[in-house]
Amino acid sequence: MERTLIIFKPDAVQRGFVGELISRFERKGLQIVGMKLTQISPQLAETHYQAHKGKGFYPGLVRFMTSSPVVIMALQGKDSIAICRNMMGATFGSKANPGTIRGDYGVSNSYNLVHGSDSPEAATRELGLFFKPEELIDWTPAVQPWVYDLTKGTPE
Ligand code: IDP
Ligand code: MG
Repeated sequence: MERTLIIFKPDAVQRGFVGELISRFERKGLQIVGMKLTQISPQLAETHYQAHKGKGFYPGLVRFMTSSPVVIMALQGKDSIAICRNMMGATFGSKANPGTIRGDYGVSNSYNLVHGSDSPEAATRELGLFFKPEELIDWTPAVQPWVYDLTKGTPE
């Protein structure tokens, strides 16, 4: 099982999409193992997006991400990183396919509703930035044997 870091960005929270977005991930079968409402500090936003430092959109991105509260989630599941990236859609709302979060809820290239880790290395780094170890909960959903085929011992 893999964990990934998801952020519902300020535009998603301001537009009242938190419940709907949580539902999408829940209904997919992903398990919530951490969740909080918080306002990100400029320092944390800069660290989180350090790979983009120097790009034209970076200062605006940091300003946007710190402008209003966000909801931060840790989601667990087999291949959860790739699954969430697919559910998010392409980076630009204008290009994202219908059926994806960015495709269904946004048109902007910068206000694109959601962040998701893009690799196992990024997920480990980002989960560590936004959650203390004790804020990530190990638990087994009662429905797990109906979400995955567990008959061979490992989830399929
Ligand atoms: P991702 O969120 O799909 O992984 P990245 O390329 O990592 O996309 O960019 C991080 C965030 O920076 C995007 O989600 C978006 O909010 C913002 N961003 C990326 N490229 C642009 C741009 O060309 N103009 C404005 N904002 C951008
Ligand atoms: Mg990215």
